[in-house]
Order: sequence, then C-alpha cells, then structure tokens
Amino acid sequence: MNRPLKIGITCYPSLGGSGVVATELGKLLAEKGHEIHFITHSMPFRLGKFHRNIFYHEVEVSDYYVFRYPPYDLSLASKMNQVARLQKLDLLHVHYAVPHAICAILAKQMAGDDLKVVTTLHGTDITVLAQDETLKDIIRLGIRQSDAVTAVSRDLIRETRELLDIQEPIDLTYNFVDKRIYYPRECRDLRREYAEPDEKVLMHISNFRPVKRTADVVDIFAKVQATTKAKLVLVGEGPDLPRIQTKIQAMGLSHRVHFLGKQDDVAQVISIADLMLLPSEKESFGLVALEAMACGVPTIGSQAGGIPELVEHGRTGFLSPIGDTDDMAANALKLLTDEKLYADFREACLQRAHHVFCNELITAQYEAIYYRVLGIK
Ligand code: GMT
Repeated sequence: MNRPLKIGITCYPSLGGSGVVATELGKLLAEKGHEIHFITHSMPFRLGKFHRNIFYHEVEVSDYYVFRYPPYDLSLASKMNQVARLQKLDLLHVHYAVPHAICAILAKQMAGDDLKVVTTLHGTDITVLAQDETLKDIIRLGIRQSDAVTAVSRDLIRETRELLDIQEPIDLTYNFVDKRIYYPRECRDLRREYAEPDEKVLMHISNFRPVKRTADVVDIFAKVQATTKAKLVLVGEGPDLPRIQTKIQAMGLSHRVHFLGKQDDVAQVISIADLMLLPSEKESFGLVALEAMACGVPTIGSQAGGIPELVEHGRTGFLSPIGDTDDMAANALKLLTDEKLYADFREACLQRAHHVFCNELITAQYEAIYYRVLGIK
C-alpha cells in the first residue's frame, strides 16, 4: 500500500447528498489509515461518533463592523491554508465548485504548489449555478485550476463541458453507499406504524426544492392508490413542502400520507418502503435512489440527468420522461401487482448497489486520483 495521506475535506456540512458523500468518504478513508481533516463551518451531520484519524476544524467568520457581508469565503480559504500548513496536508478535496474550489485555489496560492486540490462536482454547482452569468467564469476558474476534477455521473461531465467549455479531463466517480449501513433492515414493527400489512408503501426523500418536482410525487401516488391500497411516506423538508401539504389536503389524501420531516438514519426508514419515487427535473446522480437500491427498494423516477446511469430501466426500476406521471404510476402498479417481477427487481437492486456502487470500489478510485495528483506511483 502507498503511504497514508493527510487530506483536508470541505463540503456543505449540513445539507444534501454532497455533504453525505463527502462525510462518508472521509470516514472510509480514515478507516483505511488516512488522516482526515474536515474544514467546514459546522460539524458534518453524518460524522456522528468519535473516529480515530478524523479531525474537525471550524471556520470562523469575522463579523468586523465594516463588513456589510461577513467574508465566509475568505475565512474558509485562510482556514484551509492554516490547516494545510500546520497539519502538513497533502491535498484538499473540496465538494461543490462554489465557493469551495475557489477557496482551495486561494489556499494553495498561500500554502504553496505542493498542496494539491481535488474538486468534486455534485450537480447544482454546474446545472444551476454555471448557468448564472455572474458565477460562470469563477466556476470555470475553480475547475481549471484544480489538480483533478471529478463528477458523479457521465451526464454531469457532459453538462460541465457544454456549459463551461471545459476541455480538461474530468474523472467519473459515482456516488457510493456503505453496505454495512445500507441493506434491507428488519422493519416489521416500524412498518406497522405507517401502513397496514396489505398496504404498499411509496416513499420520497428530498430537500423539497422545485427541481425535485414533489407535486409529481403526489400525483403518482394519487394514481397508484386509486387502484391499490397504499400509503405515501414523505421524508425531508424544504421550500415546496407547504405547497405539497396543501395539495395533499385538497386531494383528500391526508389520511394516506405520513410526513416524517428530516431524518438522519434514512437506512432504517427506507427499509419500510416498497418503492422510492424520484421524478426530478434535474438530478446529477440521485443518491437517494442508490440508498433505496442498496436496501432492495426499486425506484420509479424520471430520465433526468444521471438517474439512468444509476437506475437500470426495467431491471432496478422504471424511468419515464420528466413530468409523465401517468407512465410513472403505471410502472409503479406494474411492480406492485406482480410479486415475481418485484422479487426480481429487488434482487437486481441489491446486486447492483453492492457491486457497482460499493464503498470499497469508489473509495479506491478516489485514492487513485489522490496518488496520481501527488505523483505517487
Ligand atoms: O439534491 C440536491 O438538490 C442536493 C444536492 C447536494 O448538493 O447535495 O445534490 C446533488 O448532489 C448529490 C450527491 O452527489 C446528487 O446525488 C444529486 O443528484 C445532486 N442534485 C442535483 O443534481 C439536483
């Protein structure tokens, strides 16, 4: 084995799939003997208990009275530089291009060229922010100046090239699940709290932002429950949630829907589901569909972004054009009413999640990238 590395990781610690992937990656790298330094504005929410080899450095932002806007980006860059020098970091691995890649580039300018920068693109940093003319050039700079750039799907690589005219290589590193955490859990008691034994459970987990098309989730469910006894379990919070609650009430479906709010241990919750719904408008990967897959739960979703790279249509789920809730509901019913078909899909889900998107494989890909940028053979 090559020598253990000292790696600084920056991510959005309290938010979404990118924070989850960055934190889980840090934990796995630490288990393999690398020294991991999280440099973030608060403790990453999935970090949990004490881990040997993992350190947390909080970014404090100056609130000096002349600043109209506290300069978080500059404080982060300074902290990255400080930690890099004091801890003799080999590299900074930043998740999300803005502002993290730019801050890392600044830190590298302060710390010296030996400090390498690896940037992972997760989706909205490109698919939404790179369309904003005020941010486009700075995102392009962050990508071009990084020593390596990775993206979580082929589709995201394609979109990055198209939107930002990037010619430099971008490594494909799919997201992963830790199979020690995501597997079909025994959940009979928990399931009984949400559904009768003869009812199917459809689930949606997200940040309830417009790109998730949560109104489609409700429409799919409404069509499914018209012919099959079913419950809908909604997990997460976000700006569209109140609108969705109103819609559910107006459709007379309140007694069939459970709102669980934000949950940390989604592995436990997912295991009660028969189907995961992911009808997004944009989705560079769709981590939740992978988490579901690893628990043996097929996804009914849209063909957006990177979802087709993850969910094999007709094997581990069914994908339809964005907004086609009739087709999505028909696919859901096809699976829910055919026990043999469902069992085949479930088995295919477990195989695919544990073999194609497993933690060992993807962690090793990241390690190979680190050694490559450091020139270690
Ligand atoms: O889903 C979100 O909007 C949150 C966002 C994030 O920054 O965590 O998710 C993005 O990164 C995830 C992890 O790589 C991907 O699984 C999501 O598909 C991606 N979201 C979008 O592309 C909309």
